[in-house]
Amino acid sequence: MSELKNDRYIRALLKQPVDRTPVWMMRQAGRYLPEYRQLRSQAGDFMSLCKNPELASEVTLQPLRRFPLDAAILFSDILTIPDAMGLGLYFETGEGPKFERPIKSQSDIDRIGTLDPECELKYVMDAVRRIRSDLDGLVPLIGFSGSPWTLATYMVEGGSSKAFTKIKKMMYAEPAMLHSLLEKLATSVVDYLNAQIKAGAQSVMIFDTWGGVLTPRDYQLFSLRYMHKIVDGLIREYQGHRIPVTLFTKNGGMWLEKIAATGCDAVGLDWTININDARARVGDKVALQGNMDPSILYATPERIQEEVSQILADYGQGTGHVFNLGHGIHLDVAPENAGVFVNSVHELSRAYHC
Ligand code: 1CP
Repeated sequence: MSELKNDRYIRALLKQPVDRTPVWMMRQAGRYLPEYRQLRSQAGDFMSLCKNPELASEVTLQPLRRFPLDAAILFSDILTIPDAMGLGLYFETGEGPKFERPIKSQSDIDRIGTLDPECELKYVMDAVRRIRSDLDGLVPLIGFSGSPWTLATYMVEGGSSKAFTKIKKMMYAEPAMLHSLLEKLATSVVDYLNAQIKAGAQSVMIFDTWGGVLTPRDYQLFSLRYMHKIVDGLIREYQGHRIPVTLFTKNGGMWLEKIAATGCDAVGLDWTININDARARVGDKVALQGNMDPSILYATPERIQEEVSQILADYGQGTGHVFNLGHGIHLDVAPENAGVFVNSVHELSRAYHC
């Protein structure tokens, strides 16, 4: 396997010195890029892109051709696991993901078997292998999964949700039932991420998009606990290389110390916390990823630069910061503005590194 030509992203996660602050964007491949929309319409739909390693690799590389990003992220989705578990994932245009057979009872959970990622999810591993080969060491490849809690919200609600009434009902009326589902998901996520690492993912990230809708106590019991189990089960070093793991709970700033205590290498931050406070709270324990509000990409180039400059100053001198948006890039953002963002990070961050 090729050595990395640009390893800034891995080095920053491991708190090793870097020349500039590395940057990538959550959801950097996708609908805001006209070349993505064109390829998707050629392929037919989103899942056809995910299931075709050649196209998945092409889509992964599209943003890297436009912007000097320091990492690539596997083009796939967090909902591949529930789909492989037999829930029947489908997308209705303009409506987001849906499941034909959502989880309603204990017997639905009991029916879920153990996943063999190189079998039911072989298309994901094939995409990882293909992307690694196409990247040819340009930048590291990030593998990912949803957190058990976040996956469970989609599986129980039957799709996206705003109020999370079905899963919260299960959580408070049938907590043992929900725990049995989360337990199965945690096992599958460990196997899935370890398979991605063996296939070539050089770092992994766990998206806990909906952990922030829980009370502090329930966040620990129903979300963090299972992410902790996953961190404990992951391959941390592969073929002589350390594989950094990043945990991202949207709206999880208040639980930063607890997230950092799981043994992860980095914590992803959304924009509701100042990165200066975050750094003071975690000290040397973990690196930080984030945290510009993605909506700032609607602003003028000057305003985008100003915000980047402010966040760099807030983080301060030295390594341990991976610049990112605090959540996914919006689909109607002008690609040029993403370019302004990426270039600003590189140019303005030189002053913060020796
Ligand atoms: O073309 C299309 O219309 C499909 C849109 C789309 C895309 C481009 C979906 C459906 N998923 C993806 C790709 C994707 N999803 C990636 C790889 C691309 C990249 O980052 O460059 C990743 C990492 C994800 C992760 C993901 N999917 C998350 C966690 C991150 C986050 O944004 O919070 C979540 C919650 C999902 C579920 C999902 N899949 C797709 C959509 C539109 C959603 C969100 C639904 C919702 O808001 O509830």
